[in-house]
Amino acid sequence: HAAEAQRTDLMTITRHALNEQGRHPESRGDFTILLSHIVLGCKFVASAVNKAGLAKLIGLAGVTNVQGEEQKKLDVLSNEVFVKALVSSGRTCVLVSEENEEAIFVDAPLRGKYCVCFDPLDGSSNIDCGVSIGTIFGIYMIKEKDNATLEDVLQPGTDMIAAGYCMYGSSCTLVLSTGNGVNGFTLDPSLGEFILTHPNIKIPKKGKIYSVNEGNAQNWDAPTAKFVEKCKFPQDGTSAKSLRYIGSMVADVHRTLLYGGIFLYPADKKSPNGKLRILYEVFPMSFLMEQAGGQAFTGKQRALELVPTEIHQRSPIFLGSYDDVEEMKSLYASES
Ligand code: AHM
Ligand code: MG
Repeated sequence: HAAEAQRTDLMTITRHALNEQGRHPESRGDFTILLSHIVLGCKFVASAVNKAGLAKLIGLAGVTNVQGEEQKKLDVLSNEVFVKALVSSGRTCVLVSEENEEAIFVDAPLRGKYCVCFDPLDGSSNIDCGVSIGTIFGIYMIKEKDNATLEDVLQPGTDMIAAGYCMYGSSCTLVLSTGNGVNGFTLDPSLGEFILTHPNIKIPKKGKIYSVNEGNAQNWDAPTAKFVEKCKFPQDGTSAKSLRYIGSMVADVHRTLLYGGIFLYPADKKSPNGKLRILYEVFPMSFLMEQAGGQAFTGKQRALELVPTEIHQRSPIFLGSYDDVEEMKSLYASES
């Protein structure tokens, strides 16, 4: 197996995108260009996240730079990098970021046909203790290029043409779907390239893990409470599920995708719409789950069929292994 010890045929994310492009003869490479700008943003954030701890250790955080500006927080900095990378790609027209209250409409000369909804640095409360955080993105195609409106991003998730996330963890992993399955790429820091390491990811049909913030249990609705009770005290002779909850959506969803199980951010009495945002958290992760053979459900409907009316709108979400989500669905069905 000596030949396998060192891989010599490297499938970079760009090469992969170009291959995919080959399946669409009409394509002029716009998506590949857009993706390379997203990848640049991810590499920048990966590098900044790696330095974040060190900067603090040596007292750099909060200091002022030569221009007298205070050093930017990592989430603000990441947002600026993504917005600039996306605009300068010349392939975008409407951008929705968790960090910007209003949607950004790209000026005519740089305008392209894609709309990108993203959370540049999700789970940022985890930065200071070195826990994995991530970037999440969902991509739509504009309806009429010369007339971009908010309607172009207030579309059901089924209209998304691509979605993905990048996890800044013990390694940096980018998981992407362009509607033809799910692939995972790991950043090789010595090459500065994302290499295909997880081709055609399929989520196990049923999992042994549930992932939820149980601190909210007193405010849950009956189906959520019942589901979690069944995870802990199964009555059908199966063994209890393990609980894993990082509190960083990208990391919790990544584990769910690879190991199977279910991730829940349900509605509760205090937050009737849950916490997570439809456009740049719920939709991209639901798209990936479905593409990997799993399901995503809101408690009322298939998550991707939601039609948002506001860009920062929230929704409850249950996503993961097909059978586990199916069980959640039947608990809601038997309630009504
Ligand atoms: P953020 O966008 O403010 O970082 O919040 C989103 C994060 C998700 O990554 C994670 O799934 C969730 O909040 C955890 O919430 P909680 O602390 O309520 O369990
Ligand atoms: Mg977020």
